[in-house]
Amino acid sequence: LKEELDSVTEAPLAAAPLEPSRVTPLEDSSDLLGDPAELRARAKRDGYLFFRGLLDPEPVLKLRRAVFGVLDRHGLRVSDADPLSGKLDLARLNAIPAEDLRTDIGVSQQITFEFQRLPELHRLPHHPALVGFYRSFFGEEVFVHPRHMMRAMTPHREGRMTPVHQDFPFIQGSPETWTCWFPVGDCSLELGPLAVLRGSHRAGYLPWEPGFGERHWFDLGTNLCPDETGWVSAAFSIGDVLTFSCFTVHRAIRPTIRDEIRISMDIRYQRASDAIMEGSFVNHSERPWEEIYEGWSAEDADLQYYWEREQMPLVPFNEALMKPGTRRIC
Ligand SMILES: O=C(O)CCC(=O)C(=O)O
Repeated sequence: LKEELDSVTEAPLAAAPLEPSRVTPLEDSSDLLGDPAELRARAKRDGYLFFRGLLDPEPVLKLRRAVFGVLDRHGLRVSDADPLSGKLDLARLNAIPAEDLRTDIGVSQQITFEFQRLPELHRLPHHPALVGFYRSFFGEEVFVHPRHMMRAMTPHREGRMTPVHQDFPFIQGSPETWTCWFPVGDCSLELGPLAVLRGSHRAGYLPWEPGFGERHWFDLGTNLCPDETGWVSAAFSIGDVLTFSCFTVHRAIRPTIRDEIRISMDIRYQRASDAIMEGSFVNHSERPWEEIYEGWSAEDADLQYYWEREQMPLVPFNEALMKPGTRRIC
């Protein structure tokens, strides 16, 4: 049977793009914020929690302006754009050579580095509304991973949508690590926000499968069974926050707006007493922290190297979790 399955050559089900029309709404759990037991029960059922307006818009807008400052230095936004509009100069964008593009982010290596140098990007993950939520959800002190991801998904000709995957193979460490995802501005369904597969965390770690095409991560993705269609997402407003387990399957929705940038952050939180994988302390631009912090003012010193004060058990990266496994039998 295994040989027969391995010989099936059609593209994996999950390789087809996720259209906005195929998602149903995320359930807002804001009314449960004071009730950690109920939040945990819902998280256990769905593998995600969604909160409308958890963050104040102001610090999110501050980050959006800072990100636009970087894009404007590189001439990537249309010159007569509204100050907060993400309309892009497509000719300038496509002039970024394919080999210089961070396809998991949407802009060049240099722009990724400049985003990572923004103190605002490192300040927002420590916002009291976020840390307070995770502290109550985990029921103990929280550790904020410093490897924050700033996505600036663009319609670059070589760009691609985030494929179907789980975060655990990338993050490893504590299996109770949760991802926090929010757009840095409003994000309609047409701009291609993230969608999660409701309840998919219950399957635990799922093997990678090949056949997704070279525009995906090393041709790999998490394949789906025909009945796994419960994609949920939302038209996000600034301040809305989606959080999900590192086993929850997720992907980006296919954007139908093709001349705007979708800016979002994804951050990881875990219990401060749990183990952590060593790579979680590396900056997402893969550049040394000294280069990230160069020129920062003293008022942002509290954001620097804070993890060195922690004594968390360290675990090495397990390469095997990134290798293709046996095909799922649905
Ligand atoms: O924003 C995206 O498209 C990818 C985000 C993601 O994969 C994550 O939050 O883990």
